[in-house]
Amino acid sequence: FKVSVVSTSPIDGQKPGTSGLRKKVKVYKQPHYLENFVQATFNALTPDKVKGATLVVSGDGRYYSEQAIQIIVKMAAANGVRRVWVGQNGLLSTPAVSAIIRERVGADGSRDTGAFILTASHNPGGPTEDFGIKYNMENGGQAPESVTDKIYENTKTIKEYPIAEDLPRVDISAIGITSFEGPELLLVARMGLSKTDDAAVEPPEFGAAADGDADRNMILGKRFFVTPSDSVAIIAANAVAAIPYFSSGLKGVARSMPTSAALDVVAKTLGLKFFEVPTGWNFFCNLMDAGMCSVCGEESFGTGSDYIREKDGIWAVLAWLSILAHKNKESLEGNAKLVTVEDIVRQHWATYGRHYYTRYDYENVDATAAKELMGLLVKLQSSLPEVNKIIKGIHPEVANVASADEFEYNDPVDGSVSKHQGIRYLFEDGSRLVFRLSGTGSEGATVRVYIEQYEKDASKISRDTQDALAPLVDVALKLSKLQEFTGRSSPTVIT
Ligand code: VG1
Ligand code: CO
Repeated sequence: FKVSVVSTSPIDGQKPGTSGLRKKVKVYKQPHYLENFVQATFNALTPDKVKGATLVVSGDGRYYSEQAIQIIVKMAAANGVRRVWVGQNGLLSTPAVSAIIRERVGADGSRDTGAFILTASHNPGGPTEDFGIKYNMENGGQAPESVTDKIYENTKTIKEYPIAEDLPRVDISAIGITSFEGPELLLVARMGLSKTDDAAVEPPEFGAAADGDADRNMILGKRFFVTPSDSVAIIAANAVAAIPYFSSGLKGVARSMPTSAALDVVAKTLGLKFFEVPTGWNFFCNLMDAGMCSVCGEESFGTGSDYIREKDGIWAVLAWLSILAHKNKESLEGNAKLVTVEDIVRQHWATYGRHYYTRYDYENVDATAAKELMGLLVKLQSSLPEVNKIIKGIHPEVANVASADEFEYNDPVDGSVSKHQGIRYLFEDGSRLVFRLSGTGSEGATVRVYIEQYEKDASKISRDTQDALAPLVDVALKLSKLQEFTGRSSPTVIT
């Protein structure tokens, strides 16, 4: 079945009395009346207890019981209740319910069993008379005041409730088991999306993709690609305002060394703790365990947060949807036009500057050749004047290299040192060239070349990435003698 979330608003007077909520049938028949009370009860019990629980729903069989049972069954299903027991024709005396709860607790493996008893007891029933509902706890007794108070408080603030509207009516006159397949937990169903797409139509405003184990993510606008390096920076810049989990602030942010410095600029501007770690997620984990990092990311489409210790593709998509929702809430209140993914990225560049970024991968090259290439780059580091002479000979407009090193990480948490984590050439204008050998390949060696150039001038932030980076790419390939070493005239993959 599918779960839909229905919007509602509080209804006055839902304070349970001595023995539940008793009202005229016509009061109960008002839209959302029963639903609000049932959801207020589920919320008071807390979702943790309700999920997987067994629920008894029955009563004295008075007028409106059958409709009420069908509604409660649908809401129970939507709230994650695993089993609902209904007496034949919805009939169970109050003591019978109490006995059933007590007898069955744990017997069927459920942690929690409780009951909605549908009765107004000695009050008259019928279309113009009374209906009633009360909740009995896992000890078989009526909910204590602490719970009924909570239920009442919840009825005063309720905004929505989930319900499995398409669940077929349960035949409560038949003895037996009726079962339904649980809700689809995939994103597609929960977001009310369609599983098929039509490439012929206009591309959607938002697109996303993941890798095989769904820890990586790609974020797309209508005709717009968000680089992962920008993505983590944009999430960090908007997290506090747009994502409730971060509303009390970010403990710190971190990126892998080859990831562009877009995140650095955000951290500096917002005064956030910042860390640059070697490639691979485990370096972030130490920081997160120590409470030093809330948001982190890699240029290789990995983005995540400290609620788990892996990167998470779905999380990144939800983070972006939260930012989109937040930005559009602001703009819709002012009647402005839709804020798109592209708008958000361009706005970010206008505020923080743009890091043009590309990665060239040379897969399955000869391992010895790859080592020699890296060796040459390490050697060149000791003679920067020579390096700059070479560069001027290729592209005079490219800035000078200010420093170069092999990245080494001193873990601030456990003091461990990780050496040889990639070769960096840092230019005077903030540009960077990074060379690494992949640690995930299964055949030969994979050389990764990361090329990055920072542009603060707002009039120059809208260029095509490959055009903007062409001189620097050329410098990277010639400086490393890439073609000479590997025999490759072009990369296997460009991202
Ligand atoms: C690559 C990526 C790196 C990522 C790693 C695991 O490693 O560059 O950023 O953390 O894959 O990702 P390498 O060493 O080949 O560059 V995954 O999706 O396989 O867990
Ligand atoms: Co993966």
